[in-house]
This record gives sequence, structure tokens and C-alpha cells, in this order.
Amino acid sequence: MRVLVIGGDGYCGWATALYLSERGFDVGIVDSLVRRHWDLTLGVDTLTPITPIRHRIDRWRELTGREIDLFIGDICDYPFVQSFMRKFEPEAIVHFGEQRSAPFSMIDREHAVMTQVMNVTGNLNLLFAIKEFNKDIHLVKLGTMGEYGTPNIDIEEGYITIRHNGREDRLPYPKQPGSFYHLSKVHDSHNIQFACRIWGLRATDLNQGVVYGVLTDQTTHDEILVNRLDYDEVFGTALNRFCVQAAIGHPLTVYGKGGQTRGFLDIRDTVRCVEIAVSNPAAAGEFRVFNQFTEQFSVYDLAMMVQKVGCEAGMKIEVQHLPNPRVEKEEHYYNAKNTLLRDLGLEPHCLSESLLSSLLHFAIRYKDRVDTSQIMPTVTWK
Ligand code: NAD
Ligand code: USQ
Repeated sequence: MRVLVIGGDGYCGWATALYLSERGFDVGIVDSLVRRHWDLTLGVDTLTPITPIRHRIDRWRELTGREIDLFIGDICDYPFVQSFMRKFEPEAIVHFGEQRSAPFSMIDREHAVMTQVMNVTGNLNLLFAIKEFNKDIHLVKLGTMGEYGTPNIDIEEGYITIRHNGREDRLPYPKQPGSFYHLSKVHDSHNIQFACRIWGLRATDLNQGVVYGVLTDQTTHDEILVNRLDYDEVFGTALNRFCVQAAIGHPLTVYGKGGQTRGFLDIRDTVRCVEIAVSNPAAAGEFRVFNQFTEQFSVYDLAMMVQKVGCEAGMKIEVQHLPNPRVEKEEHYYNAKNTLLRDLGLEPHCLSESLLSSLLHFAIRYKDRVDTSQIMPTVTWK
């Protein structure tokens, strides 16, 4: 199957492109490299020294004999989208190519507008391109668990059955996102659902939780293939940040009480979930939603787990409760469903002490690259 990975130079996209390539899919990568540009403008860098995209792809070909086509450009530019659709003729499009940081979207008006305009425009362009070139192309879109927020009832997979004044319907699950970034994903979901309903497109929205880890079987073949690992306050995510903080002896930065509970998954499950979605396409006209996470943890629980594993290895790790820079519930009910991907064959890698230990050792290996000034949060929601 011919699969285009939009955002294939990024954290999830690079791991997915190599995984699908090794699994026998014909893979093309589309990326504007804007993420590398944002890192430069913010003065942040990945913990791991990532090589230029063309070097990465050349090395993959040398090692495996497998080609990955590369299209450099911005999916907000419709003629560029038309040109790669014409040249590559995808059967599935996996869309990772968005501004994905909540703090980035909350820096100021400019960053909020940039996030929403880019994310919504790029996604709309893909929908129009699928309609123009081949309505059978399956769109696999990365959404986020954060679209739902933290309601005081169970979170279903995309839809909820509601009884109201004696009548019943299955409706999109209510959304209460927590940042302008998370809101952009809600807008995307609505646009995709509309396109499926009106034009008969087929789409899967993968409402992914927070991803952790860095090693996948394919990116470990060679140092040139190493994936990015973000630890800074803008792009770094909770567990990855805690492991890097532990590696350099920085107190773990729990925001507020730390009772914020989220769905999490190992990056090895991200790539497998995408394969499952691509291999089991949605029906024509169907807008399908899968909650893509494997386990739920509170931020405080994660910090305690990192502390335990680190201390057992002889490290000295403190946990610090910082004033929360975000506006979010710090103690709340959270019970999200995640059975649909398992029903299709996902066998989760659960968070274990050995995985945490290997992530800690990975962070220690690169700890001399850490810029400690990038760790404490400065972007606030207010
Ligand atoms: P990332 O920033 O590492 O990668 C995104 C890639 O997309 C970058 O290489 C960037 O250059 C590219 N890109 C962005 N806008 C583009 C555009 N307009 N045209 C072409 N390329 C563009 O992000 P990631 O962590 O790999 O996340 C990928 C997707 O998964 C995002 O949509 C994100 O919302 C979603 N997601 C990520 C996580 C996580 O924990 N990392 C969790 C849930 C959902
Ligand atoms: N947090 C801390 N300390 C930190 C960093 C974060 O306590 O040092 C807390 C945050 O306050 C929040 C939780 O951890 O309550 C998660 O924050 P995060 O930065 O790990 O993740 P988030 O901002 O939600 O965004 C990340 C990805 C995003 C994806 C989302 C999935 O950057 O692309 O959509 O995870 S989800 O959280 O399910 O919406």
C-alpha cells in the first residue's frame, strides 16, 4: 500500500515512516521542516542530535534497500499538495504535520493564530485534495485525547449516546480542550467529520495521548536514524521531560498538585496503532475515532515512578511541585475508553521499570547536550 506520512521528519512521523517502510508499505514523507525552524527561533534543541532529513532517508536506503520518497513543502500551500498527490498517488495519508505544542500556542496572539491557521488550513487542504484526486484515499489523522478535556463522566471513543426529552441519538462526544493547540484539533475533527458526511470520504481520527520513549526497532539501526527527544518547556512532554530532568539531577517539574491524569503510550505503540488504522480502513463516508493510548497516569504518579527507578539505580532525584503555568484541573475524575485499537490487534507495551530505566539511561547518554535554561516553564495560560 502507498502511504504518505505528512510530518514524517517529526517525532511520531519519523518513527512511523521507518516502521511502515520496514513492514513493506511504500512510504512517502511530506514535511516543511518548520519544526526544525521553530526550534531555532525558540532557541531549543532535541536531546538527540538529529541529522538532516535527506541524510536520514539515504541511510535508511543504504541499510535496508528501501526507498522513501521525500516532498519538502508546506501543506498549507495547495499547489504543493496537488503536486505530491499527483506524483505519489497515495492510498492512505497519515497526517502528523501540525504545530503540536500546547505551550507554543499559548505564548501570545501570534502563536495562537499561527497554530490554528496552519493546522486547520493544512488539514482542510488534505481533505480537498482527497476529494479532488481520489475519494477512496483513507485519511488517518492524528488528533489528541486533549480534545475531550477532563469531564466528570467516562470518555467514550469519539461518540456518546444521549437520551434527551425521550429521544436518543449517537452524537460526537462533547469537547472541552485546554489550549488553543488542542482547540485546533477539535476544529480539524469537525472539518473531517463534515467531509466524510458530505463527500463520502473515509477517515480515522486517532485521538492520541501523550507519547513517551524514543527507541523503535528501526531508529536504533544506526545513529543517523536517531529520533528526536524534546525536553524543553514548549515541546517537551511530561514523562520524557522527567527522564531528562532526572538524568541531569534537576528536580522533576510537577505542575501544581500533579493530579492531572492523562492517557499515555509508548512510541512503539504509536507506530503500531497507525499500521492498524491504515490496514483496516474506515468505510466510505465513515468518520471513525479511536482513542490511542494504552494506560492512564497522573503526572505525580509518573514523577514518583521515575524517582523510584532512578533512586534504585543510585541517582538522587527530587520531585518539585511548581506553581501550575496552565489553567487545568489538578484533581479530577478520568476514565477514558481505549478498546477499539486493541480489538483490532494492538498489544500494548506497558510502562515498566525496565522501560523507564532504559529511557533514563538513554537520557544520561546525551545529558551533556541539555540546556538547563530550557527546563523551567515560562509560558503561562493567563
Ligand atoms: P513534531 O513537531 O515532532 O512533528 C511534526 C512534524 O510536522 C514536523 O516535522 C513539522 O516540520 C511538520 N509540519 C508541521 N506543520 C507542517 C505543515 N504545515 N506542512 C508540512 N509539514 C508540517 O510533532 P509530533 O510529536 O511528532 O506530533 C505529530 C502529531 O501527533 C501532531 O499532530 C500531534 O498533535 C500529534 N500528537 C502528538 C503527541 C505527542 O506526545 N508527541 C501526542 C498526541 C498527538
Ligand atoms: N506537566 C507537568 N510538568 C511538566 C510538563 C507537563 O506537570 O514538566 C503536566 C501538564 O500540566 C499537563 C500534563 O503534564 O497536565 C501533560 O502535559 P504535556 O506537556 O506532557 O502534554 P500536552 O501539553 O497535553 O501535549 C502533549 C503533546 C500534544 C498532544 C498531547 C496529548 O505535545 O501534541 O496532543 O500531549 S493529550 O495530553 O492527551 O492531549
